[in-house]
Amino acid sequence: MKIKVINPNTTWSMTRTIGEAARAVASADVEILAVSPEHGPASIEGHYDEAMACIGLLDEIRKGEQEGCDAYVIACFGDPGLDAARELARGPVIGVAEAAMRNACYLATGFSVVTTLQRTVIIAEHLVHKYGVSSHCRKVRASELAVLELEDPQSNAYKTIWDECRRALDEDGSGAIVLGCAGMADLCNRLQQALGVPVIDGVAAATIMAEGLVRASLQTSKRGDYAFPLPKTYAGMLSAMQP
Ligand code: 2AL
Repeated sequence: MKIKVINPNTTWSMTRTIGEAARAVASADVEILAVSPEHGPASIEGHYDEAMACIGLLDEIRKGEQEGCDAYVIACFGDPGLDAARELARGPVIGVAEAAMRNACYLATGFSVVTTLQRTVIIAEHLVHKYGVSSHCRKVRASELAVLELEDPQSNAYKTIWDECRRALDEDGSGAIVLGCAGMADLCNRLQQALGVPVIDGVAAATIMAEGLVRASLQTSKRGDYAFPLPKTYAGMLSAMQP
């Protein structure tokens, strides 16, 4: 089984971390292809970054269909391009936010999301509504760490995120923490040990879901709005992306 894990930002050090997190939970017979698009933003921290990242991300899905990928993980907490990716792919496409939030619901009646910058909070809140988990999500919290600070050993990212998780447990009454950025994957085990509650990294959660769905011979429905995109002309710089 081949699962393509796409970090839609172009920071390859983060892609490596994400690939390791996926491999740590995947079965031995699962090949994890961890990639970043060739074009796009170094980090995704807003609506514009997300929209721009979707082009490269969808190109990776398009190539993945030719490479024989069985499933995909979109490894950015805004789940950018998730519905569009499901149109292109035959196999399951799992976003890390959706997988992490749904997994949190199995483990606690209330969870808090701890994410990066305040401006990304609204993106996660919109997803909470979209995925129908409002009754479980007690709060989405910003740590005010920029995504690329997670890659910077000088930033003391672990301590900043730990502090915000602690506040979430004390002030929100949450029983679990959802990490609100794929680049936090390598902090998950240490945080869980230190906090003594389930800490859910979406990369691991989405990889497990993707593998499970493929094992169950389940694919994306091609009846309705996830049907393959209609063939038509795409003009100008997007002509290569034409379905
Ligand atoms: C993310 C993420 O997971 N990767 C990225 O570049 N931005 N999400 C976030 N909330 O900052």
